[in-house]
Amino acid sequence: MIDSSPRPVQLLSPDGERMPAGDFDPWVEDLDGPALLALYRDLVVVRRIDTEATALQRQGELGLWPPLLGQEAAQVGSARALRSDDFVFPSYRENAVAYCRGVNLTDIVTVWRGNTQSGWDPYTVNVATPAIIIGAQTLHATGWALGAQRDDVDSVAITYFGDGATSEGDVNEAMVFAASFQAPVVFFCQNNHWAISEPVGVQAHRNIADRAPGFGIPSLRIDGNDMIAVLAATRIALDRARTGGGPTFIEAVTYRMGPHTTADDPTRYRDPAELAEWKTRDPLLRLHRLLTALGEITPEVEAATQALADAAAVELRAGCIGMPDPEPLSVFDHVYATPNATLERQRTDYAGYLTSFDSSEQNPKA
Ligand SMILES: Cc1ncc(C[n+]2csc(CCOP(=O)(O)OP(=O)(O)O)c2C)c(N)n1
Ligand SMILES: [Mg+2]
Repeated sequence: MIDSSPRPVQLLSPDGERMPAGDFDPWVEDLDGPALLALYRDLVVVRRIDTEATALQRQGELGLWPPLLGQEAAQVGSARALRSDDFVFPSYRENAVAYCRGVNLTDIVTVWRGNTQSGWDPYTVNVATPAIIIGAQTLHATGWALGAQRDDVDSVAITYFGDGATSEGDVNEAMVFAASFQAPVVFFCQNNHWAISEPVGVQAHRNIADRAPGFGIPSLRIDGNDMIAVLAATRIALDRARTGGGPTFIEAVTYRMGPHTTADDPTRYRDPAELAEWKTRDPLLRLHRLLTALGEITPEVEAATQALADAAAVELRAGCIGMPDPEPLSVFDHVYATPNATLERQRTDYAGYLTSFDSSEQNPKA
């Protein structure tokens, strides 16, 4: 790959050292020890939620789970920069963003348990439900942003997508519209180096951030495992959007430390040395190192943080396992807004199929 851009902007080195970063620094001046500690707590909790959800899938309680291991700072740093009236359009992997927005832990996993067709009410948390169709959410975000612009409010849309998604027409179309109308939208690309088994070098022969200026959209290429850089960049982009400056593209350079989903085995296509290298850039470790140097980490703080994470895991597990099973025929309920003869026939056929089972076999737990 041709490394055409400067190195990703870094405000916190892997050793936990605060690095001066010119224009970025004023945007994070408020980050004192307690503020950094609050962000660190988020990182620990979301990693614990992710680990617990992965375990739940392995135990047969979830059908699938897309781990975010390694991408915690990119997600928490950007989500914590938002205002509550901003609107998030995520892919399937942004479960840490959902947590930061206040999505209830059980609601995060309902869709992965196959219990609902959609995880939560988007309007209570201003987060759309996860998009599985790669890149589609970038168009939704741009449309929402155009609406905000016409309503003359200063709320901003932010859309999350991966490196692979940048090869999709949807993302490119969204950028054309956003640039043409100067829509208040932030394109937040987590370059986690992989699109399932496809390495980023196949998707992009230049750095992904370099593409946006071709659309007329300024871009920032940042270290996505650096909480402070992510927060600063997102604040810059949000401020630009709020004040009529239009869209910004952020490429957060990070790494998917786990599998693509729990259905994937990355050892079949990934060099273990690559993972080992990225483990040294772990987003949690570096913030922990900075906080230790600042004297914020004490045994009591460690214990309280761990207790918070464990409580989240207990709540998630109980909520997941305790979810009532949906009525099987409800799968037909929200396909069409108006009656549909073909669907009605399918519903009747399926109801007949279900009654062909003995009731004890149909629900062995009953
Ligand atoms: C339109 C479309 N094409 C293909 C897929 C299958 N698919 C699911 S995830 C994925 C890779 C996406 O990679 P990336 O955008 O880098 O996001 P990441 O999973 O790494 O977060 C693909 C091709 C899909 N869901 N939607
Ligand atoms: Mg990717």
